[in-house]
Amino acid sequence: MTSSNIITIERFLLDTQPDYARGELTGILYDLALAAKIIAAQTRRAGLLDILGFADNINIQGEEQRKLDVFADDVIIRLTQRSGRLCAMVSEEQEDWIPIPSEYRKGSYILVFDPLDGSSNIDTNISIGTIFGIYRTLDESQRGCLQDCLQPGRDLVAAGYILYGTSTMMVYSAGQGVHGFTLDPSWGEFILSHEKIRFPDTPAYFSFNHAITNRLSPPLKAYIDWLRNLEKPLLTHRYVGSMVADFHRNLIHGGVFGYPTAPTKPDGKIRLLYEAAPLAYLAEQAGGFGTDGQHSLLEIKPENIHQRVPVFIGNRFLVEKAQTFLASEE
Ligand code: AFP
Repeated sequence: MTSSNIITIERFLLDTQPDYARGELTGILYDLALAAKIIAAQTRRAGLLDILGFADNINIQGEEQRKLDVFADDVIIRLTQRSGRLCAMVSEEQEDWIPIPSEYRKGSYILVFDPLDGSSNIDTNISIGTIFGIYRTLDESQRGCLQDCLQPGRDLVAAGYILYGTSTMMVYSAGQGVHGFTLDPSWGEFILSHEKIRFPDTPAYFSFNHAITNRLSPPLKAYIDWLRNLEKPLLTHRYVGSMVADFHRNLIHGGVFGYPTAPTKPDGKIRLLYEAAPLAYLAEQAGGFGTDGQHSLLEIKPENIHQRVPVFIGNRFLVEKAQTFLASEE
């Protein structure tokens, strides 16, 4: 790469924002890129700084919060709440929706996020990520309310994730394709590395937790068998246990990620608002699809901010096949 074709995320965001834009959405994405750099720096030092281990809290999902989750949550809230661009937030780590404190100016957007997805992988040095979605407020004249936060994925104006892996990558879409930026650690800049990402026509992977396969319903078992026995294309099974990492690998190489319902998880495990919907939005922007087995994940209006949903997401034909198998269950 020569210096003349290096495009930073800031440059790309400014160049691609529509003429009528006021820069608010661009500003939020840039704030998230900054949060990503801070979280990435801390993640890299996690093994050294004794920030691993459990914080004292149990989060509202009943999972023990790891210290890095708390840190990432705090960084995102602090960096974005005073920007004047948001009027509400939802975080996986906070029980209620988060209003913008009255001392700060309010903006027109709602930010929903999972600060550190895959956090049970932190202490074994495996890729983790941040997922985010951005909605427009329903009523510009108000300061933001719960209803603003309960919008279906179809109304997202932007979504993305940051993957803390061998490199740190920020991948986002604001409705004009999916673009990926890799953090150059020596420059401290996200550089455009993957423009207009599309799922390859020939997928390579399927990603399910096989520990629960035997406990799945007959149509789900039949679907997984179909994936396993497919010959053209031949799929390899890979499962990280961090949805961001599984999704990213499948986006680049093609494939399907699934977390269906199971007897112990009647609603699945993945959260609709700040995990499934943003990734389904990216999937559609990249030519793929996300479903709960019956409906597009983007059409489901959340009833509460932490709602769980079964998920199948990736190459469209692999995901639609899940719908076909599940239709036989009815
Ligand atoms: P954690 O953030 O608690 O590690 O959960 C991650 C996650 O929600 C998602 O990122 C993974 O795909 C999924 O859980 C893995 O769950 P299993 O361990 O049950 O397969």
